[in-house]
Amino acid sequence: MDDFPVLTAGPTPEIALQDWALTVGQESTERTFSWDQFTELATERFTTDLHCVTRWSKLDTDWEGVALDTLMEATGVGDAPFALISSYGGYTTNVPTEDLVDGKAWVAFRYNGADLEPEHGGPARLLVPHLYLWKSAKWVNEIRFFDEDEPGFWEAAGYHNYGDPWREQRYDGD
Ligand SMILES: Nc1nc2c(c(=O)[nH]1)N[C@H]1C(S)=C(S)[C@@H](COP(=O)(O)O)O[C@H]1N2
Ligand SMILES: [Mo]
Repeated sequence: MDDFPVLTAGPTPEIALQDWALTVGQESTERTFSWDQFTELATERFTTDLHCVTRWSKLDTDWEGVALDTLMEATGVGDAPFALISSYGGYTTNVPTEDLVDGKAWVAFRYNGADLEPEHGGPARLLVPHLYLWKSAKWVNEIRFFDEDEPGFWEAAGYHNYGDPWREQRYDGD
């Protein structure tokens, strides 16, 4: 993929579509989507800029995915304020719930008109383009909501808990 660096801590997991699942929810309301169930949900195409903490940005990327609003409506998620996202391969990241709703985040599965390549998170990745890209978990498997905030992989390793690129929140204390 031209000009789209691959940044992964660890190997690229290979997930066959028949084995893929996405769990969304909090305790009693959680629901697990198979690939077929996931792709039957309403999808959106969107164009956005991406900002990596290592100082590259990629402008006007073209995606297709399911909005978190749609997934959360389908699962009846309540109002827990914090999300913890887990990926195949063990990666985790935390995002406030309010940064996932109102058209700000998607589980994306197509990029520039083609199926998302495994190196970039295929079959599907989270995209939260208004935050630094480490929040956009590739190979997403679970999106769970909690009353308490819990740092993910990079956040526990000293990255900023929130990660606003416009405020250059790279590291804890920025
Ligand atoms: N599962 C998983 N997701 C991840 C990462 C990772 O190591 N594992 N790296 C993050 C970081 S630091 C960046 S910059 C982007 C890179 O996405 P790309 O490889 O598609 O450019 O993925 C993010 N999502
Ligand atoms: Mo990154």
